[in-house]
Amino acid sequence: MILYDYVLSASCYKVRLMAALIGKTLSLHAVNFHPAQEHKSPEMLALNPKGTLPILQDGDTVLTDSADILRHLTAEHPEWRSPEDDRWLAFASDLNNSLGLARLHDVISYEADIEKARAAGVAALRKLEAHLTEQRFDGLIFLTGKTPTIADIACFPNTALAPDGGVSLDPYPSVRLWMRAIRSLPGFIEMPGIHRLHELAHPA
Ligand SMILES: N[C@@H](CCC(=O)N[C@@H](CS)C(=O)NCC(=O)O)C(=O)O
Repeated sequence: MILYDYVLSASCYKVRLMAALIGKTLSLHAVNFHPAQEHKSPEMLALNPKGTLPILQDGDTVLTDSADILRHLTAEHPEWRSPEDDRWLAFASDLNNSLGLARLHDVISYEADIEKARAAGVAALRKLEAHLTEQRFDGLIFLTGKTPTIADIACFPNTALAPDGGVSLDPYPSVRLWMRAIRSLPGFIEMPGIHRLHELAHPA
C-alpha cells in the first residue's frame, strides 16, 4: 500500500498512526504540500481530482478520504471498530475544518477566517470534553468504549495540534487524559508536534 503523504499533515498522520498501531507497513510517497503545492500537480490531480492528501493506493483501489482509509486499513481488525465510529469520523472532519484549518492558517499562512475557525474548534472541543467526561464516569477511556477504535485515531491528531492554531487545550482535562491514553498505546508513533508519552519508570 502506498500512502501519498505530507509529514506535517494531521490527516496523513491519522493514516500513518493507524497503520503503525496495527503493525501494517506503508510505502510512504512524500508529497511537497508546502511550499511546492505538489498535491495540485497534474500527476497528483490525476490520482485525486480533489487535490487533497492523504491518498492511499492499494492495487487498483485509490482512496482519497482519511475516514475511508482508516476503514480500509482496519477491514480485518474488528477490534479497532465500533458501531459508533461513523459519527466520530464525521466529527473528526469537523475538527479538521476548524482546528485543522486554524493550524494551517497559523503555520503555513493558509487562507481562512481565523476567528470563525477557532470558534468552531472551541465548540467542537467542548463537545469532546463533555463526551469524554461522561465516558470517564462510566469507567471508559476512549470515545466508544474501553479500547481505542478508528474513532479515536481520527479525532486525535487535530485535537492534539490545536495549540498550533491558537486554541488552548488547558480548559479540557478529560480531553488531555484521553490524549495521554492514546500517546501511550503500544506501537504509537510520533509526528512533529505530537510526542509519545514518556513516563519515568518506578524504581523496582
Ligand atoms: N477530507 C479529507 C481532508 C484532508 C485534508 O484536509 N487535507 C489537507 C492537508 S492536511 C489538504 O490536502 N488540503 C488541500 C486543499 O484543501 O486544497 C480527509 O480527511 O482525508
